[in-house]
Amino acid sequence: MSKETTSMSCGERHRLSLGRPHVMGILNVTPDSFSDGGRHAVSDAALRRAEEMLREGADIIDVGGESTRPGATPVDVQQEMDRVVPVVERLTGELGALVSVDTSAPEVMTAITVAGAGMINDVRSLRRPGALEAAAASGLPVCLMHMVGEPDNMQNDPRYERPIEEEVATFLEQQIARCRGVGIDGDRLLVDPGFGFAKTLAHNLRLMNRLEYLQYLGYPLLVGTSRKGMIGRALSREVDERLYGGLALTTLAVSKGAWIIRTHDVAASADAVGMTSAVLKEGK
Ligand code: 7PM
Repeated sequence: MSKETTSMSCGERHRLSLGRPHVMGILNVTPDSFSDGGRHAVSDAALRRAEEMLREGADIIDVGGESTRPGATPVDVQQEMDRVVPVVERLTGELGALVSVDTSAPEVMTAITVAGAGMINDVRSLRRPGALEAAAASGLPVCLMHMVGEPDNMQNDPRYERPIEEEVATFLEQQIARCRGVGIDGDRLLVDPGFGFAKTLAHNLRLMNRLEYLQYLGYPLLVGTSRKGMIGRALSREVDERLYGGLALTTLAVSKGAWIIRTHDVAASADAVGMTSAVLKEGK
């Protein structure tokens, strides 16, 4: 990132200020996410949910068409395309929203760019064949995230040689170098430690405790801990009881330099982000 950059360009019509943290609202458009009364019903419900998240303070809507749930069967690209592209078109066209898309498929990256998306969010850091080239050609910012293996095997006893924050940093440095190597400008890169991906509870807790270590990379940090297993295991909470624990992690992440917080719970997270940011700005 060049020093004087004050905002990140996100597609044709959006810039995100680098001077304050932002909230990314999660919009799953996998069939099990909405009443799958056919595609039109899905995208109407998706539009309503996106509108609600924007009202609650989301700066970005993250649209995901492929469940990265451990053990999930990989969805085929055409199915993912059919789910995601219409939703991106409506969110950008009807709501003027800044939309990121959670995808690893190069064809989807190209299609969502045409549809007006403003960011690529690839949990596989452009490692699928063709993804690096598609992301480079898109001109969009790209979030690179630490994950070892695949969602259906990444939680089988993940082990690392070195402390998790060093492992994550080295991995991200490698992905950054791959992107720079194909001409993706540093101003287009974000990094993400990938909480819950190929990590034990101890790994996740230590990674949050040492999150500021990743600041040396010099790239904006995206963090997603919303409703994740680390909260469930640390507090013995079911998925629908993880809001309070998640707000604690959100506050910690922002205090340790996170720029974007990815969450299901936008209104509550927006206040945690805003309050933490107000404190951090004062007396800077
Ligand atoms: C299984 C495992 C199901 C993980 C769903 C998840 C992130 C993301 C997701 C993240 C970025 C979830 C995640 N997590 N993208 N996509 N960072 N950049 O719980 O932490 O949402 S899917």
